[in-house]
Amino acid sequence: MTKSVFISILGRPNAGKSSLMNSIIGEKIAAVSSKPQTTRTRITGIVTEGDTQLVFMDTPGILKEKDRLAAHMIKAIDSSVGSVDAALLVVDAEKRAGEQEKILLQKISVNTPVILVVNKVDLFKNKEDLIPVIAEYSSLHDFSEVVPISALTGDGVDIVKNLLMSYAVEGPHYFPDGKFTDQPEKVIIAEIIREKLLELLDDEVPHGIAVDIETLNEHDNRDGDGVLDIGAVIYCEKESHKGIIIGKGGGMLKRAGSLARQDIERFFMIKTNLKLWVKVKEGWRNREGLIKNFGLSND
Ligand SMILES: Nc1nc2c(ncn2[C@@H]2O[C@H](COP(=O)(O)OP(=O)(O)OP(=O)(O)O)[C@@H](O)[C@H]2O)c(=O)[nH]1
Ligand SMILES: [Mg+2]
Repeated sequence: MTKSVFISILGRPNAGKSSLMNSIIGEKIAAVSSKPQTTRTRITGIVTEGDTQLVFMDTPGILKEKDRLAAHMIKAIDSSVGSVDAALLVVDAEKRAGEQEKILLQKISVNTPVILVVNKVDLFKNKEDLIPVIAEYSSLHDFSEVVPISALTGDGVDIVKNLLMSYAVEGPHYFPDGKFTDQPEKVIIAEIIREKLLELLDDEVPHGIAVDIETLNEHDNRDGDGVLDIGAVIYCEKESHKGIIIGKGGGMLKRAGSLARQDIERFFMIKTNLKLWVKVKEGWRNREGLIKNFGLSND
């Protein structure tokens, strides 16, 4: 008898949703960065334990519809809460409970159990200081469970996973056992590159970036070992941003490329050649056609 459970991960920007999903799955499926709005689409993460398959939908943390891209990100949240068996509301223990959590809780159907995940507890030296934080968030909703965790250190993450296993319902596994995500290779690679740019660049520049993988080929080198050849274009919104992304003497682009290559090699376990170009597409975040081309549409 096989079982499965579909889970939506919700929370405000930067709460640690993607970090938590990666930690439960034990693989870096979703990009993580210290900047808000790192996740832009609904990202599926899968883990199978014994006869139970957990299927996570990591969502973007966003609440204001400030442009067309943001509207698609909100759609990604809405489309992930519909038919799930459980939801995780991830909150940052250092932040006060607010409107943003209330809006997200309203999106979840009344019959769906919601687990409150109080994240970043590693930042509290004195664990007693967590008590009022947990009390404040707990008052927002009739949560089925409340679990303090650190997605960074892994503290409490297994408790969340085991609770979710208990919500599994009898039925088929929707993905092959051993599969971690349904994202195509090109999307995984583009997200790795974007993650590095998010960490390296400041202010508006990284938020206006989209990465498109134009070429992806494998060839054998002289020793008969496989090599992955990747050609990627980094689109940005302004000519001035292009200069910042390339950096002095190409330094910024080299750094991002080298960090991304290391992650790609680790993830796909293959030697990689990564070539990066930077192009400008003005105002792409408000152009439906481009949003779609970059794989960021949730229609
Ligand atoms: N100290 C600490 N930092 C954490 C923890 N979990 C996540 N972070 C950090 O918080 C930042 C945001 O993490 P993400 O996982 O990208 O957050 P997110 O909720 O997916 O953010 P969006 O995709 O922008 O909505 C990153 O810098 C993480 O390293 C934690 O338990 N403790
Ligand atoms: Mg995220």
